[in-house]
Amino acid sequence: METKVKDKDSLLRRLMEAGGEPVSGQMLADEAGVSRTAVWKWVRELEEEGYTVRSVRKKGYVLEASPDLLTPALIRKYLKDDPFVSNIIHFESVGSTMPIAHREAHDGATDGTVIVAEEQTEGRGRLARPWSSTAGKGIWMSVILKPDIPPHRAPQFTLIAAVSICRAIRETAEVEARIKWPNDLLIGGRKVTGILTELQADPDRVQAIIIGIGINVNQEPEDFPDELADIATSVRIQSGQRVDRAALAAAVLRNIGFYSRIYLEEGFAPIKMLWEENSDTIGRKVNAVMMRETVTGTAVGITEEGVLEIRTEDGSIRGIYSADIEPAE
Ligand code: BTX
Repeated sequence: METKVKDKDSLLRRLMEAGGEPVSGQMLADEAGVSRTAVWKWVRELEEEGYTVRSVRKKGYVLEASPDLLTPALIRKYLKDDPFVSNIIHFESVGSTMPIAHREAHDGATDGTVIVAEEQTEGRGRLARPWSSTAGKGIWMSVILKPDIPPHRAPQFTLIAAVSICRAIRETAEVEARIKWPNDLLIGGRKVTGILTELQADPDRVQAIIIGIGINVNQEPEDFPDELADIATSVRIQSGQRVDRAALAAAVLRNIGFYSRIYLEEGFAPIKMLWEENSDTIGRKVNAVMMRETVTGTAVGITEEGVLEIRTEDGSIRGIYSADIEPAE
């Protein structure tokens, strides 16, 4: 259905829907119940935001180019009428999207609310490690989910997110990412994505799950700080092509909506299967480095709870709940 024009944002959506065809200024003015000058002013404002709008004589306005941003309008253009995302809150620069998402979730944000930023100045990973979040080059977002599940099932959402992002990267960039247990995605053996899942819960019920997602999209090697030079990569470096960040963000969100629905309807088994198919860890000899010990063995699978199972030298199976995984030898 066509968007009804009533302000600058709906005008933008309407021009996007027109797919490069001109839309008459008079028609837009009539529809919105404003003057043609008012429509022209909205167009000027869009141009100030970085959109290129051409005015074709006697025909109307054509949207020729959009800025490289993760604004709600641009992400929604690719989401079309997918039902999962309920609200997108976009920032130019934030410390981290995680505390903002926690506050929003606490204040009643609905399932499918997304906090996204062009830049994070204090992006973080697990155990408060820093997460490099260069302006305009990646996707730095937190997704709020409010599933009706007990808290012990929440970590499975890290695995749902991993499977979803793998598929989204494949759909958007024709390059394969593999999952390194529990929360990294690798391309060519280097880290392209980190996932950080946090929880607000009562003793027996989840209030909100907040999935923090950092995807390196259009960085060139020199965009990474020195300490990441040997471990990080971007979709662009690996695919050789610039990627539309809004298209990738939309694909990630669509897939998270899709796989969380499958999970809630059918349980963890389908997710586990997909996760193992996309895994870089299963079948490898690894060291699982934990706070107090390191377990060495072959990673053989994950359990229903997303626990990594390692077969050690003596043939016994150890369940690993939380660790850093390194290749052994
Ligand atoms: P992690 O603890 O598994 O990974 C953190 C480690 O990854 C760092 O210690 C560093 O070695 C490396 N690293 C840091 N930045 C990058 C990068 N851009 N690319 C590759 N490697 C890097 C992973 O934690 C979880 C990251 C979640 C990030 C998202 S972004 C949106 C949301 N907001 C926020 O502050 N965090 C999440």
